[in-house]
Amino acid sequence: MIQRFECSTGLSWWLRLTLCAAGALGCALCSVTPAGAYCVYVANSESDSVSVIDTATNSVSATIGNAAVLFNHPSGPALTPDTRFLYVANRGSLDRVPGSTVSVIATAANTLAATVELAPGSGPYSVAITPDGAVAYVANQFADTVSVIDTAKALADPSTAVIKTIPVGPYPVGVAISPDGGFAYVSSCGAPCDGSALSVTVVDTTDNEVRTTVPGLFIRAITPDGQFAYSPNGFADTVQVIDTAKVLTEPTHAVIKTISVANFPYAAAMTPSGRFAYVTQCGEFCLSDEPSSASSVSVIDTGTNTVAATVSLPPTSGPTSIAIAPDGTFAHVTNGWSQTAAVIDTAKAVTDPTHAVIATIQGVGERPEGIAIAPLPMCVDGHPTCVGDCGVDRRITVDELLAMVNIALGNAEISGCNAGDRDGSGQITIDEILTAVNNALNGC
Ligand SMILES: [Ca+2]
Ligand SMILES: [Ca+2]
Repeated sequence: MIQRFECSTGLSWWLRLTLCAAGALGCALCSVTPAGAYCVYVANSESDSVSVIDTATNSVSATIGNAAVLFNHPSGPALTPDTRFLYVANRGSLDRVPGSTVSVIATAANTLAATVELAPGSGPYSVAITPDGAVAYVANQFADTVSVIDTAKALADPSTAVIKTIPVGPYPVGVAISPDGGFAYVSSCGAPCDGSALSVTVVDTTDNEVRTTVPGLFIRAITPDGQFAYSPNGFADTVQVIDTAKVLTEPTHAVIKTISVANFPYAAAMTPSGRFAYVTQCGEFCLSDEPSSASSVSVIDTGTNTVAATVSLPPTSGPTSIAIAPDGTFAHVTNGWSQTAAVIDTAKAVTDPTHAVIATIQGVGERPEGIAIAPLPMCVDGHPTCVGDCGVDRRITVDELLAMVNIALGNAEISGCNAGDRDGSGQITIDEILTAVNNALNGC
C-alpha cells in the first residue's frame, strides 16, 4: 500500500512533486489497489438510452441517448478493454421494427463514434469483445447468426466492419468469450425461446469457423482459467456447470453438475478470482413479463459447486443482468421491473446476505437489459478514466500533476481536477497525488 507521504510546507511545489514521484516509484513495487469507483453502463431497452452509474456515489451520473445518439431498444452492451468505446446492440422489438445496428459510443464524450449496419431485421441482442479488443461478436436473435465485427474497421470505415456472419442455433441471445480469447461461445435458446432447444455454438476466434454446436447447453460466465462455465437455465430452474474442454471433445459429458436454483435463474457473472459465480433469479418477470413474485441473487461457490448464499432483493425487482467490479468488491444488478440497480457488497453476500444490498440506485431507464463495468478506477461526469487525468483523455501530463499539487496547496479549486479526488472528499491528498504520478508513469 502507498505510505502516506508527509511533505513539509517549507518545500517548493517542484520539490514536493519530485518527492511524490520518488514515493510513487517506490510504490510501483508494491500493490496499488485503487478504491473501487467505476463507470457502470446499463442499457435501457424501453427508454432507448444507456445510463452511466458512478459507483463512487452509486447514482446515475450521465444518460446517453438523445438526438445525436439514437438507440433502438438497446441491450447487451460491452466495452473495449481500453474502455474507450462502448458497443451497444440495437435489438429493436418484434412488435415494432427489429433493429439491425450496433452503436459504437466514444466513452470520453459519450458521443456516437460509429454505427455498424448488420443485415436488415437481425435483432442484435448482445455483444462480447475479445480480450485484445480487436473483434466484437454480436448475437443476432432474429437472424440466428453471430456477426463478427473488426473493431478497427468499425471506426475507420463501418461499412466494411462486419468481416463475417456465422449461422448459429436458433434465437441466439448471448456470447461469452473464453478468457484467453480463443473461443466465442454463442448461446441460443431456440425459437420461441421456451427452453426446449438450448444450444451452444463454439466459434474458433483464430479463423471464425464453427468448431461444434452442442444441443442442451448454454454458456454464460466463465472462470478466469477458462476451465468451467456457469450457465443459468430459467426454464428448468437450474444452473449448469460445464467443463469447457469437454464441450469440444466429449459434449455429452460436458455438464459436470446441475445445481438447483429456483425462481428463473437468468444472468450470471464471475468474481475476478473465480471463487464465486453470481446468478440472478428473475422470477415471473423473465418468465411471463409479470411483476416478479421473488427476486434474488444466488452466490455459487465454484469450489464445491453449491449455493453458498442467497441475497434477497425486493420481490418485484426482476433482476435481468449482473456484472461484478474489476476489484471484486461489489456486484451491480439491473432490475427489469422496478427500473433500479442494486449494489451487492460481495464480502457481505457470503457472510451476512441479509445486509449485502448496500444501495438501490434510482433513475435508470425502463427495462434495463445488459450491463458493463469499465475497468478504469474513476468515473468523472459519466466518463471512465483514472486518478489524476483531469482532462479525461487517459493521459496524465505534468500539467495535470501540477494542477493537483496546486489544489492540494489551496491555490486552486477542486473543480480544476475532479479526477484527482479519488475518494470524492473535495480535497486532494498526497496519497492521491502519488496515485496520479503512478498512473502517469505506468499508464492510465
Ligand atoms: Ca489528461
Ligand atoms: Ca480526496
